[in-house]
Amino acid sequence: MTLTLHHIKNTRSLRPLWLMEELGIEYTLVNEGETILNLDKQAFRQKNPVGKMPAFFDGDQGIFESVAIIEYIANKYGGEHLVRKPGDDEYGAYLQYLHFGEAGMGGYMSLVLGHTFLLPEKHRNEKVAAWALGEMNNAISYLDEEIKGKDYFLGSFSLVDISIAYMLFLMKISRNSGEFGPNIKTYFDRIKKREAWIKATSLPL
Ligand SMILES: N[C@@H](CCC(=O)N[C@@H](CS)C(=O)NCC(=O)O)C(=O)O
Repeated sequence: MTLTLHHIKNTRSLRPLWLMEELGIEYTLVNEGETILNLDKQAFRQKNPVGKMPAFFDGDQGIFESVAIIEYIANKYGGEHLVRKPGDDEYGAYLQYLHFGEAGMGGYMSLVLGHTFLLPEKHRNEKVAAWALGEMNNAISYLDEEIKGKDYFLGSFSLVDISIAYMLFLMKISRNSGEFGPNIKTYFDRIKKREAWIKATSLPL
């Protein structure tokens, strides 16, 4: 197998990178630069047809949605303990949380980032930024209730945590403080102690 991940620090390529570190599988990491701001989106369309991070290849098979990539890797390369199947009691919760991490939060997070620092200043809209930030805080307060009394969203560590914790990370590194309730704060502190997380967030060295 030849797994190749195109990566830029702090972007959604962190999800598959973190998973591959959790699984201890071999992969090639291609560093596409220091920051997403410098990515040549036009040239990168050769790897990801919409010119965004990440891009992942298993031989000739390319995938470029970060949550799809982690499902692909886990199901194919020894991460069965991190997924749930239709016969499992937690299957519904698994799908709900897994997709909430990107579909339920990713769009709002991108608007927060875009309208606070990614876009040129003259294109930023404060009202859009405030609205999107409110939606992120709404999502995070839902998660704060859901994680109460649990170490991980499904009890044990799973792909759900890779999907959701990445959004919490984006919230933390953005220039907006985000309102983390006590449960989600404890949860995120727990995530940050995982060896694979520490390694993945430090790459490329
Ligand atoms: N839903 C996609 C979102 C991809 C995405 O928005 N990637 C960001 C980096 S985290 C990006 O490339 N942004 C640059 C841009 O949109 O111009 C995924 O989860 O892979």
